[in-house]
Amino acid sequence: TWSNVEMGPPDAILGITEAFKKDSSPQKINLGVGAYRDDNGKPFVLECVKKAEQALTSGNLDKEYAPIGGTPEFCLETAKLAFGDNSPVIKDGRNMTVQGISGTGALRLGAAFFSKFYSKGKDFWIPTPSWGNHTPIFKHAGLDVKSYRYYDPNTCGFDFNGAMEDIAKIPEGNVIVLHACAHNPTGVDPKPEQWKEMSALIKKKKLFPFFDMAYQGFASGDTVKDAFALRRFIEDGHEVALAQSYAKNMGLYGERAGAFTIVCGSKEEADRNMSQMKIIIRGMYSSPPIHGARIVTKVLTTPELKNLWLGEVKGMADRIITMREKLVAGLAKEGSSRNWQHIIDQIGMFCFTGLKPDQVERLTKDFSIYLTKDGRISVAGVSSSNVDYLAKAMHEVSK
Ligand code: PLP
Ligand code: TYF
Repeated sequence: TWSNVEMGPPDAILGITEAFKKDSSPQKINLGVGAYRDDNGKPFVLECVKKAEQALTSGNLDKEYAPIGGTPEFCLETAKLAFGDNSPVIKDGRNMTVQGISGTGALRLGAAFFSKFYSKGKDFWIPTPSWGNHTPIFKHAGLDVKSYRYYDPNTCGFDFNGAMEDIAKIPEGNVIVLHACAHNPTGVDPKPEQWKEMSALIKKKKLFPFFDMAYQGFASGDTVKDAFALRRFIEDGHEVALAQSYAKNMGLYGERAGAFTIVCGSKEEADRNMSQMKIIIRGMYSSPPIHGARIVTKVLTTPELKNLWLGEVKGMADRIITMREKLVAGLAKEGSSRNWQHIIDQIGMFCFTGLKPDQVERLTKDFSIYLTKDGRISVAGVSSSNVDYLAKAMHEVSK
Protein backbone atom coordinates (compact mmCIF):
# COMPACT_ATOMS: atom_id res chain seq x y z
CA THR A 1 0.00 0.00 0.00
CA TRP A 2 2.71 2.45 0.93
CA SER A 3 5.35 1.70 -1.68
CA ASN A 4 5.06 5.31 -2.85
CA VAL A 5 6.10 6.68 0.57
CA GLU A 6 9.73 7.67 0.62
CA MET A 7 11.81 7.83 3.78
CA GLY A 8 11.85 11.43 4.97
CA PRO A 9 14.84 13.25 6.45
CA PRO A 10 15.15 13.59 10.25
CA ASP A 11 14.07 16.95 11.72
CA ALA A 12 16.88 19.52 11.48
CA ILE A 13 16.71 20.23 15.21
CA LEU A 14 15.19 17.15 16.87
CA GLY A 15 17.30 14.84 14.67
CA ILE A 16 20.36 16.16 16.51
CA THR A 17 19.17 14.70 19.80
CA GLU A 18 18.82 11.32 18.10
CA ALA A 19 22.43 11.52 16.87
CA PHE A 20 23.61 12.74 20.30
CA LYS A 21 22.03 9.76 22.06
CA LYS A 22 23.98 7.36 19.86
CA ASP A 23 27.34 8.97 20.70
CA SER A 24 29.25 7.13 23.44
CA SER A 25 31.81 9.86 24.22
CA PRO A 26 31.75 10.82 27.92
CA GLN A 27 32.45 14.44 26.96
CA LYS A 28 29.56 14.75 24.52
CA ILE A 29 27.42 17.91 24.73
CA ASN A 30 23.98 18.45 23.25
CA LEU A 31 23.55 22.08 22.24
CA GLY A 32 20.91 21.30 19.63
CA VAL A 33 17.41 21.58 20.94
CA GLY A 34 16.37 24.64 22.92
CA ALA A 35 15.54 23.13 26.26
CA TYR A 36 16.79 24.53 29.55
CA ARG A 37 19.24 22.53 31.64
CA ASP A 38 20.48 23.34 35.13
CA ASP A 39 24.16 23.75 35.88
CA ASN A 40 24.47 19.98 36.27
CA GLY A 41 23.15 19.54 32.76
CA LYS A 42 19.86 18.12 34.04
CA PRO A 43 16.33 18.99 32.88
CA PHE A 44 14.85 21.48 35.32
CA VAL A 45 11.37 21.28 36.79
CA LEU A 46 10.54 24.64 38.33
CA GLU A 47 9.72 24.74 42.03
CA CYS A 48 6.58 26.78 41.34
CA VAL A 49 5.43 24.02 39.01
CA LYS A 50 6.06 21.30 41.59
CA LYS A 51 4.11 23.27 44.17
CA ALA A 52 1.25 23.92 41.77
CA GLU A 53 1.13 20.21 40.92
CA GLN A 54 1.02 19.27 44.60
CA ALA A 55 -1.89 21.62 45.12
CA LEU A 56 -3.66 20.19 42.07
CA THR A 57 -3.17 16.61 43.27
CA SER A 58 -4.57 17.33 46.69
CA GLY A 59 -7.52 19.08 45.04
CA ASN A 60 -8.69 15.73 43.61
CA LEU A 61 -9.64 17.24 40.27
CA ASP A 62 -11.61 15.33 37.66
CA LYS A 63 -10.38 14.57 34.16
CA GLU A 64 -13.31 16.02 32.24
CA TYR A 65 -12.71 17.60 28.85
CA ALA A 66 -11.64 21.23 28.78
CA PRO A 67 -13.86 23.59 26.77
CA ILE A 68 -12.92 23.66 23.06
CA GLY A 69 -10.84 26.81 23.47
CA GLY A 70 -9.42 25.90 26.88
CA THR A 71 -10.65 27.27 30.22
CA PRO A 72 -11.58 30.97 30.32
CA GLU A 73 -9.35 31.42 33.38
CA PHE A 74 -6.25 30.05 31.64
CA CYS A 75 -6.94 32.20 28.58
CA LEU A 76 -7.48 35.37 30.61
CA GLU A 77 -4.36 34.88 32.74
CA THR A 78 -2.28 34.14 29.66
CA ALA A 79 -3.52 37.22 27.83
CA LYS A 80 -2.86 39.34 30.93
CA LEU A 81 0.70 38.06 31.11
CA ALA A 82 1.30 39.23 27.54
CA PHE A 83 -0.63 42.49 27.35
CA GLY A 84 -0.47 43.54 31.01
CA ASP A 85 -3.14 43.36 33.72
CA ASN A 86 -4.39 46.86 32.96
CA SER A 87 -4.23 46.67 29.20
CA PRO A 88 -7.23 48.26 27.48
CA VAL A 89 -7.31 45.17 25.25
CA ILE A 90 -8.18 43.04 28.28
CA LYS A 91 -10.46 45.64 29.86
CA ASP A 92 -12.50 46.00 26.68
CA GLY A 93 -12.57 42.25 26.05
CA ARG A 94 -11.07 42.74 22.59
CA ASN A 95 -8.84 39.68 22.83
CA MET A 96 -9.99 36.43 21.34
CA THR A 97 -7.76 34.00 23.24
CA VAL A 98 -7.79 30.21 23.06
CA GLN A 99 -5.47 27.60 24.49
CA GLY A 100 -3.22 26.07 21.86
CA ILE A 101 -1.19 22.88 22.00
CA SER A 102 1.83 24.86 23.21
CA GLY A 103 3.35 27.54 20.99
CA THR A 104 3.50 25.37 17.89
CA GLY A 105 -0.18 24.52 18.19
CA ALA A 106 -1.00 28.17 18.80
CA LEU A 107 0.85 29.16 15.63
CA ARG A 108 -0.96 26.43 13.73
CA LEU A 109 -4.35 27.65 14.96
CA GLY A 110 -3.47 31.18 13.95
CA ALA A 111 -2.37 29.94 10.55
CA ALA A 112 -5.65 28.06 10.11
CA PHE A 113 -7.69 31.09 11.11
CA PHE A 114 -5.84 33.44 8.78
CA SER A 115 -5.99 30.93 5.97
CA LYS A 116 -9.76 30.69 6.29
CA PHE A 117 -10.79 34.24 7.20
CA TYR A 118 -8.08 36.78 6.49
CA SER A 119 -8.76 38.36 3.13
CA LYS A 120 -6.40 41.33 2.94
CA GLY A 121 -3.25 39.59 1.76
CA LYS A 122 -2.19 36.00 1.37
CA ASP A 123 1.48 35.97 2.30
CA PHE A 124 3.15 35.44 5.68
CA TRP A 125 6.50 37.23 5.90
CA ILE A 126 9.06 35.75 8.27
CA PRO A 127 12.55 37.01 9.16
CA THR A 128 15.69 35.52 7.58
CA PRO A 129 16.53 33.32 9.32
CA SER A 130 13.58 32.27 11.45
CA TRP A 131 12.63 29.32 13.59
CA GLY A 132 12.84 26.34 11.24
CA ASN A 133 9.30 25.26 12.01
CA HIS A 134 7.61 28.52 10.96
CA THR A 135 7.62 27.68 7.26
CA PRO A 136 6.15 24.16 7.63
CA ILE A 137 3.52 25.35 10.13
CA PHE A 138 2.28 28.12 7.87
CA LYS A 139 2.52 26.06 4.71
CA HIS A 140 0.49 23.25 6.28
CA ALA A 141 -2.32 25.74 6.60
CA GLY A 142 -2.05 26.63 2.91
CA LEU A 143 -0.34 30.00 3.42
CA ASP A 144 2.53 31.30 1.33
CA VAL A 145 5.72 32.14 3.19
CA LYS A 146 8.11 34.91 2.19
CA SER A 147 10.98 36.52 4.03
CA TYR A 148 12.43 39.86 5.04
CA ARG A 149 16.05 40.59 5.98
CA TYR A 150 16.79 40.32 9.68
CA TYR A 151 20.23 39.00 10.61
CA ASP A 152 23.47 40.56 9.45
CA PRO A 153 26.24 37.92 9.31
CA ASN A 154 28.88 40.67 9.16
CA THR A 155 28.01 42.08 12.56
CA CYS A 156 26.31 38.97 13.98
CA GLY A 157 23.59 41.48 14.87
CA PHE A 158 20.28 42.91 13.67
CA ASP A 159 20.16 44.22 10.10
CA PHE A 160 17.87 47.11 10.95
CA ASN A 161 18.26 48.96 7.65
CA GLY A 162 17.78 45.78 5.63
CA ALA A 163 14.68 44.88 7.62
CA MET A 164 13.17 48.34 7.22
CA GLU A 165 13.88 48.37 3.48
CA ASP A 166 12.28 44.98 3.00
CA ILE A 167 9.28 45.71 5.22
CA ALA A 168 8.65 48.89 3.23
CA LYS A 169 8.27 46.72 0.12
CA ILE A 170 5.79 44.18 1.58
CA PRO A 171 2.42 44.62 -0.14
CA GLU A 172 -0.34 46.22 1.93
CA GLY A 173 -2.44 43.82 3.97
CA ASN A 174 0.16 41.04 4.17
CA VAL A 175 1.04 39.45 7.50
CA ILE A 176 4.45 40.07 9.09
CA VAL A 177 5.69 37.53 11.62
CA LEU A 178 7.74 39.01 14.47
CA HIS A 179 9.61 37.22 17.24
CA ALA A 180 8.45 39.16 20.30
CA CYS A 181 11.78 38.62 22.09
CA ALA A 182 14.78 36.28 22.16
CA HIS A 183 14.75 35.62 18.42
CA ASN A 184 15.27 31.98 17.49
CA PRO A 185 17.79 31.04 16.07
CA THR A 186 19.91 34.22 16.23
CA GLY A 187 19.45 35.62 19.75
CA VAL A 188 19.33 39.04 18.08
CA ASP A 189 16.44 41.38 18.93
CA PRO A 190 15.63 44.91 17.75
CA LYS A 191 16.29 47.61 20.36
CA PRO A 192 13.25 49.45 21.80
CA GLU A 193 13.89 52.45 19.52
CA GLN A 194 14.05 50.14 16.51
CA TRP A 195 10.83 48.40 17.51
CA LYS A 196 9.14 51.81 17.61
CA GLU A 197 10.24 52.58 14.07
CA MET A 198 9.22 49.15 12.88
CA SER A 199 5.80 49.55 14.48
CA ALA A 200 5.29 52.89 12.73
CA LEU A 201 6.34 51.50 9.35
CA ILE A 202 4.19 48.38 9.73
CA LYS A 203 1.23 50.62 10.59
CA LYS A 204 1.87 52.90 7.65
CA LYS A 205 2.14 49.94 5.29
CA LYS A 206 -1.07 48.46 6.76
CA LEU A 207 0.57 45.10 7.47
CA PHE A 208 -0.85 42.70 10.06
CA PRO A 209 1.68 41.96 12.85
CA PHE A 210 1.71 38.36 14.01
CA PHE A 211 3.85 37.94 17.14
CA ASP A 212 5.44 34.68 18.14
CA MET A 213 6.28 34.94 21.84
CA ALA A 214 7.89 31.66 22.88
CA TYR A 215 10.39 33.17 25.33
CA GLN A 216 8.66 35.79 27.48
CA GLY A 217 10.98 36.27 30.46
CA PHE A 218 13.83 34.37 28.92
CA ALA A 219 15.48 37.30 27.17
CA SER A 220 15.91 39.79 30.00
CA GLY A 221 14.75 37.68 32.92
CA ASP A 222 11.74 40.01 33.23
CA THR A 223 8.37 39.09 31.68
CA VAL A 224 7.27 42.73 31.47
CA LYS A 225 10.43 43.94 29.73
CA ASP A 226 10.20 41.07 27.29
CA ALA A 227 6.66 42.11 26.36
CA PHE A 228 7.86 45.57 25.32
CA ALA A 229 7.48 45.13 21.57
CA LEU A 230 4.04 43.55 21.77
CA ARG A 231 2.73 46.21 24.15
CA ARG A 232 4.24 49.02 22.09
CA PHE A 233 2.44 47.76 18.98
CA ILE A 234 -0.84 47.74 20.96
CA GLU A 235 -0.20 51.32 22.12
CA ASP A 236 0.36 52.27 18.51
CA GLY A 237 -3.10 50.98 17.68
CA HIS A 238 -2.21 47.76 15.86
CA GLU A 239 -4.54 44.82 15.89
CA VAL A 240 -2.17 41.89 16.36
CA ALA A 241 -2.14 38.12 16.45
CA LEU A 242 -0.09 36.41 19.15
CA ALA A 243 1.15 32.89 19.77
CA GLN A 244 2.39 32.19 23.32
CA SER A 245 4.14 29.23 24.84
CA TYR A 246 4.88 28.12 28.40
CA ALA A 247 7.35 25.49 27.22
CA LYS A 248 10.45 27.50 28.04
CA ASN A 249 9.47 30.13 30.58
CA MET A 250 7.62 27.69 32.83
CA GLY A 251 9.61 24.64 31.74
CA LEU A 252 6.40 22.90 30.64
CA TYR A 253 7.81 21.54 27.36
CA GLY A 254 5.94 18.26 27.16
CA GLU A 255 2.78 19.58 28.79
CA ARG A 256 1.98 21.58 25.64
CA ALA A 257 0.52 24.69 27.25
CA GLY A 258 0.26 27.80 25.11
CA ALA A 259 -2.29 30.18 23.65
CA PHE A 260 -3.34 31.99 20.51
CA THR A 261 -4.83 35.47 20.58
CA ILE A 262 -6.23 37.86 18.03
CA VAL A 263 -6.69 41.42 19.23
CA CYS A 264 -9.88 42.60 17.57
CA GLY A 265 -11.55 45.96 17.04
CA SER A 266 -14.33 45.27 19.54
CA LYS A 267 -15.62 42.62 21.93
CA GLU A 268 -18.36 41.82 19.45
CA GLU A 269 -15.75 41.10 16.77
CA ALA A 270 -13.75 39.00 19.24
CA ASP A 271 -16.86 36.95 20.03
CA ARG A 272 -17.51 36.26 16.37
CA ASN A 273 -13.88 35.28 15.81
CA MET A 274 -14.06 33.02 18.86
CA SER A 275 -17.09 31.19 17.50
CA GLN A 276 -15.19 30.43 14.29
CA MET A 277 -11.98 29.55 16.09
CA LYS A 278 -13.89 26.93 18.07
CA ILE A 279 -15.22 25.41 14.87
CA ILE A 280 -11.65 25.12 13.56
CA ILE A 281 -10.36 23.56 16.80
CA ARG A 282 -13.24 21.11 17.05
CA GLY A 283 -12.31 19.68 13.67
CA MET A 284 -8.58 19.59 14.41
CA TYR A 285 -8.29 18.06 17.89
CA SER A 286 -11.55 18.94 19.66
CA SER A 287 -10.13 20.27 22.91
CA PRO A 288 -6.72 20.94 24.45
CA PRO A 289 -4.80 19.01 27.13
CA ILE A 290 -5.68 20.05 30.69
CA HIS A 291 -2.76 19.33 33.00
CA GLY A 292 -0.25 21.96 31.84
CA ALA A 293 -2.97 24.60 31.58
CA ARG A 294 -4.03 23.86 35.15
CA ILE A 295 -0.44 24.28 36.36
CA VAL A 296 -0.14 27.61 34.56
CA THR A 297 -3.45 28.86 35.95
CA LYS A 298 -2.45 27.84 39.46
CA VAL A 299 0.92 29.55 39.24
CA LEU A 300 -0.44 32.76 37.74
CA THR A 301 -3.39 33.09 40.12
CA THR A 302 -1.51 32.30 43.35
CA PRO A 303 0.55 35.38 44.26
CA GLU A 304 3.14 33.38 46.18
CA LEU A 305 3.64 30.97 43.27
CA LYS A 306 3.69 33.75 40.73
CA ASN A 307 6.49 35.51 42.61
CA LEU A 308 8.37 32.26 42.90
CA TRP A 309 7.96 31.75 39.15
CA LEU A 310 9.22 35.22 38.24
CA GLY A 311 12.31 34.57 40.34
CA GLU A 312 12.88 31.22 38.69
CA VAL A 313 12.54 32.64 35.17
CA LYS A 314 15.11 35.24 36.09
CA GLY A 315 17.34 32.53 37.52
CA MET A 316 17.26 30.61 34.23
CA ALA A 317 17.91 33.74 32.16
CA ASP A 318 20.77 34.76 34.46
CA ARG A 319 22.46 31.37 34.30
CA ILE A 320 22.42 31.58 30.53
CA ILE A 321 23.94 35.07 30.61
CA THR A 322 26.68 33.79 32.93
CA MET A 323 27.45 30.93 30.54
CA ARG A 324 27.75 33.37 27.63
CA GLU A 325 30.34 35.31 29.60
CA LYS A 326 32.22 32.18 30.66
CA LEU A 327 32.29 30.91 27.10
CA VAL A 328 33.76 34.16 25.79
CA ALA A 329 36.29 34.24 28.64
CA GLY A 330 37.17 30.62 27.86
CA LEU A 331 37.74 31.43 24.18
CA ALA A 332 40.06 34.28 25.15
CA LYS A 333 41.93 31.99 27.53
CA GLU A 334 42.42 29.47 24.73
CA GLY A 335 44.07 32.28 22.78
CA SER A 336 41.32 32.89 20.21
CA SER A 337 41.97 36.10 18.35
CA ARG A 338 38.43 36.24 16.97
CA ASN A 339 35.90 38.73 18.23
CA TRP A 340 33.26 36.75 20.13
CA GLN A 341 31.47 39.73 21.67
CA HIS A 342 28.23 38.77 19.89
CA ILE A 343 27.98 35.71 22.13
CA ILE A 344 27.48 38.12 25.04
CA ASP A 345 25.38 40.65 23.12
CA GLN A 346 22.87 38.12 21.84
CA ILE A 347 20.06 37.22 24.22
CA GLY A 348 17.69 34.41 25.12
CA MET A 349 18.29 30.73 24.84
CA PHE A 350 20.31 30.76 21.65
CA CYS A 351 23.58 32.02 20.35
CA PHE A 352 24.27 32.24 16.64
CA THR A 353 28.00 31.62 16.82
CA GLY A 354 28.92 32.46 13.24
CA LEU A 355 30.64 29.07 12.91
CA LYS A 356 30.49 27.74 9.35
CA PRO A 357 28.94 24.36 8.42
CA ASP A 358 32.36 22.67 8.10
CA GLN A 359 33.37 23.98 11.53
CA VAL A 360 30.10 22.74 13.00
CA GLU A 361 30.75 19.36 11.44
CA ARG A 362 34.21 19.23 13.04
CA LEU A 363 32.77 20.16 16.44
CA THR A 364 30.46 17.18 16.18
CA LYS A 365 32.91 14.70 14.60
CA ASP A 366 36.03 15.54 16.60
CA PHE A 367 34.54 16.79 19.87
CA SER A 368 31.09 15.17 20.15
CA ILE A 369 29.49 18.59 20.44
CA TYR A 370 26.07 18.64 18.82
CA LEU A 371 24.48 21.78 17.37
CA THR A 372 22.44 22.80 14.33
CA LYS A 373 24.21 23.24 11.00
CA ASP A 374 23.57 26.98 10.99
CA GLY A 375 25.98 27.36 13.93
CA ARG A 376 23.27 27.92 16.53
CA ILE A 377 24.00 26.71 20.04
CA SER A 378 21.44 26.36 22.76
CA VAL A 379 23.29 28.17 25.55
CA ALA A 380 20.94 26.43 27.98
CA GLY A 381 22.96 23.27 27.36
CA VAL A 382 26.21 24.92 28.51
CA SER A 383 27.23 24.44 32.15
CA SER A 384 30.13 25.17 34.48
CA SER A 385 31.46 21.69 33.85
CA ASN A 386 31.41 21.73 30.03
CA VAL A 387 32.03 25.38 29.16
CA ASP A 388 35.84 25.07 29.13
CA TYR A 389 35.72 22.02 26.88
CA LEU A 390 33.30 23.85 24.57
CA ALA A 391 35.57 26.93 24.43
CA LYS A 392 38.58 24.77 23.62
CA ALA A 393 36.70 22.93 20.87
CA MET A 394 35.28 26.13 19.36
CA HIS A 395 38.75 27.62 19.29
CA GLU A 396 40.24 24.49 17.69
CA VAL A 397 37.75 24.53 14.81
CA SER A 398 37.82 28.29 14.26
CA LYS A 399 41.50 29.24 14.48
N1 PLP B 1 8.22 29.66 18.30
C1 PLP B 1 9.54 29.71 18.45
C2 PLP B 1 10.28 30.83 17.84
C3 PLP B 1 10.19 28.71 19.16
O1 PLP B 1 11.51 28.78 19.30
C4 PLP B 1 9.45 27.66 19.73
C5 PLP B 1 10.15 26.59 20.43
O2 PLP B 1 11.29 26.34 20.31
C6 PLP B 1 8.06 27.68 19.57
C7 PLP B 1 7.49 28.69 18.84
C8 PLP B 1 7.12 26.68 20.12
O3 PLP B 1 7.50 25.72 20.95
P1 PLP B 1 6.44 24.84 21.73
O4 PLP B 1 5.52 24.27 20.70
O5 PLP B 1 7.23 23.81 22.42
O6 PLP B 1 5.72 25.77 22.66
O1 TYF C 1 15.18 24.15 19.56
C1 TYF C 1 14.24 24.59 18.88
O2 TYF C 1 14.35 25.54 18.17
C2 TYF C 1 12.84 23.98 18.94
C3 TYF C 1 12.46 23.26 20.16
O3 TYF C 1 7.85 20.08 20.09
C4 TYF C 1 11.23 22.44 20.08
O4 TYF C 1 12.53 23.41 17.73
C5 TYF C 1 11.32 21.07 20.23
C6 TYF C 1 10.19 20.27 20.22
C7 TYF C 1 8.96 20.85 20.08
C8 TYF C 1 8.85 22.22 19.94
C9 TYF C 1 9.99 23.01 19.93
